[in-house]
Amino acid sequence: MSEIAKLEALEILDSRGNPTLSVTATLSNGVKGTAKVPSGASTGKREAVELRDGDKSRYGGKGVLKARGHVEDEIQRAVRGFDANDQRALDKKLCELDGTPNKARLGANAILGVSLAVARAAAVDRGLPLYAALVKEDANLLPTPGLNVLNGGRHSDNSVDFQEFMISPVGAPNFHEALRASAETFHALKAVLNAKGYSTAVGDEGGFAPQLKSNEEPIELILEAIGKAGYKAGEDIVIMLDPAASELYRDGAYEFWKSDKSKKSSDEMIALWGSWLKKYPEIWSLEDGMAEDDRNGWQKLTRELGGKIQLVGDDNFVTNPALFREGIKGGIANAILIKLNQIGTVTETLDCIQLARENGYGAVISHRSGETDDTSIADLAVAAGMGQIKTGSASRGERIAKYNRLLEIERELGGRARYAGASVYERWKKPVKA
Ligand code: 2PG
Ligand code: MG
Repeated sequence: MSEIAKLEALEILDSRGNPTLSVTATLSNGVKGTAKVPSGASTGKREAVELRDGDKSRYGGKGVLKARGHVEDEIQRAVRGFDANDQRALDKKLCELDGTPNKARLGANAILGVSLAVARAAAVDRGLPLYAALVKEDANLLPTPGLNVLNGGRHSDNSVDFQEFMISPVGAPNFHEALRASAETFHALKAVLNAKGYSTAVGDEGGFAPQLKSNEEPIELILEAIGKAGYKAGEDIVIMLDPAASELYRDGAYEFWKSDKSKKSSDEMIALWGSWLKKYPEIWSLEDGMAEDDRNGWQKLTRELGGKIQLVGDDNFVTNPALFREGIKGGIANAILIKLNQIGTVTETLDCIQLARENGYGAVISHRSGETDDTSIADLAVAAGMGQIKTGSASRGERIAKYNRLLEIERELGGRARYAGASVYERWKKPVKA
């Protein structure tokens, strides 16, 4: 049995230049594992709490020295000697130690850092890659990626209200060809934007972030780019959207605060999505089409569009098994977004994925808009076996690191590797390849 011998934490920077935690767990036999914690911008209200120092003299209050202290003092004392291979017991202990329902005392950043660093160390200890160590089943399904090639909302300073416009290479035969098709389309999009005199500077997730004339223009531009790159939209490459509608929701209405300041009711929002689906059959997935506080809107959206496309819940479920269970009962969405730091432990994250599987929901493993070079989510996506990941565009090192890790996993799996492709959409669309 390898025991946890030491926990060290470091205040490092994330991809936005904000402090975050790097945690290293050392086991009794000297084996180490390190995890770096991501950070979101469009966060759900009920996410586990990211502990920030609040000391305005450092990093504008965003320092994480308190969280660092919790790892090295209280948490270390409590878990030293714990079996590193019993992740469930460790995560239970971490939750109990914190004692709050949302990890507010010790901080979800401190807790996730420890949970994930120990998971990584335990995998090394067992001589297994992380994706194989996380689950008992044979993990060999490479996820279909969603690449956020055009950034709006809180992830950029442009005029686009909706946060993410993603391309998803469902028609590729394998992961590396999928990534190639995506990168080629990303480059074609750059040429399309250049030709129109638009900026090709990128936003937080590596997608372009030009000033555009409407919230619909990104779709037109992306469709043009797919064609220019030599692919067929709706067949080789489809579109996934994450408008992050909670960010628009104020006093019971959706306010388009970045563009024309117009407002839409819940019904009008649903009608908008319905009209987009008719106009753009290339859209196969819609995440957070409604706000987390608009439960009725979410239910109605699911009734109206849930049989046609994937509807992913992010801000409403926040990777929280209890909230997700409630949402499933309420007939909300048909898929869930999975982010480790929304809930704060590896075990609760895996539990959420399991809930999705048992209830016929899809599950999309996701990065945060503030990231590091940590690649654990690539392994998690393969371990989950649910066939989907979104981890940014084909630029910015912290996004590419995850895609490159998936290339490594694909090679390591060799002939056993399978690519999810369009299979994740079988319920709604005919698979592209038989
Ligand atoms: C989202 C995420 C990731 P953030 O809304 O899905 O793309 O953004 O990390 O800012 O919450
Ligand atoms: Mg989202």
